[in-house]
Amino acid sequence: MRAETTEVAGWLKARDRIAVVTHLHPDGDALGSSIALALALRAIGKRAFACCQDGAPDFLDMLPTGGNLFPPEDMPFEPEAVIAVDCAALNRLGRAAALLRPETPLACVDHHLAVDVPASPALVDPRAAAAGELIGEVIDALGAPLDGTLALCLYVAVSTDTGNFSFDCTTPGCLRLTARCLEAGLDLNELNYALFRRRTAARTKLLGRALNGLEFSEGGRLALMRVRRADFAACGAADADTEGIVNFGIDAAGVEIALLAVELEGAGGVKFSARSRGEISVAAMLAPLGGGGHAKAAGLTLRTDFDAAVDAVMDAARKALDNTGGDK
Ligand SMILES: [Mn+2]
Repeated sequence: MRAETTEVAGWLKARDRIAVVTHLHPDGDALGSSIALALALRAIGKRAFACCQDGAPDFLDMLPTGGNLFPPEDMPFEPEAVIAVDCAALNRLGRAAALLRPETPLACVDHHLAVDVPASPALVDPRAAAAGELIGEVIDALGAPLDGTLALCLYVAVSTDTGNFSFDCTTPGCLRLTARCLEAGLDLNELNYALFRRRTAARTKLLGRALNGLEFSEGGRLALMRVRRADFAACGAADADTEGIVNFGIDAAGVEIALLAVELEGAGGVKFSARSRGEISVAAMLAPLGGGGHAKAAGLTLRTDFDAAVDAVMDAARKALDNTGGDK
């Protein structure tokens, strides 16, 4: 076991009334990891709760949040110590930062590339698949048993941050932890459905409309889908229901750039999501238009008329495809 893990566990064992805080708009790793640590601390006799400004999003409704996760205003105690989990900067805590007084000892466990949290001790490893992988180590060092509830939380943490173990960040360590979660009795089929496949009827209908209008061009290398306000209305769907639709474009065989154009409400303009496969960087492609993100996943909002916005982004995509010359 690495020294930092032992150090964090020793720091926790020496304290009580511990708040496990995580970033606002929490994802599966943030909530799974922080609830798991709070439960493990309680299992070894500590008073501990997880704390987040925001509650769990609907798709994480399998997490045991009741009695375990609180917004900062409702924490059952004034914490003696705070440990930040999966939170790369203090301003990402939102209102939970209020738990930190100048004299409050602060530790952190994180896997972000750049962590700007003035914590000691700190267990920070950007090679870890998820904060949950590191929390698994801390829980072992605390001597808390990995029971079914902990297994559920840790599985949610590592499976969501790795895209169900399909992203490059997936490590042997997180798979070993997953094996132990299975031994603790995890219902893999039901969990994977809830985390990765379940969608509301409205979201399913919106996806259908988007796919129905999917257009391929540039010899099948470019895919475009459009979602207009009328589509939302027809499906009873909300803006958040467009999430993930663009992946159906990039997953079509032969596609190198996939675009999703979403008409925003009122004068909000048009929001684009872009994905790429191969050597094209969609972040670089959208940069001249004011967009940003990562090489393989980027976004942009244009405050112009819908068709003009689509033309501008399609032009940028065609240029990016020309520059990589397809027929090599
Ligand atoms: Mn994470």
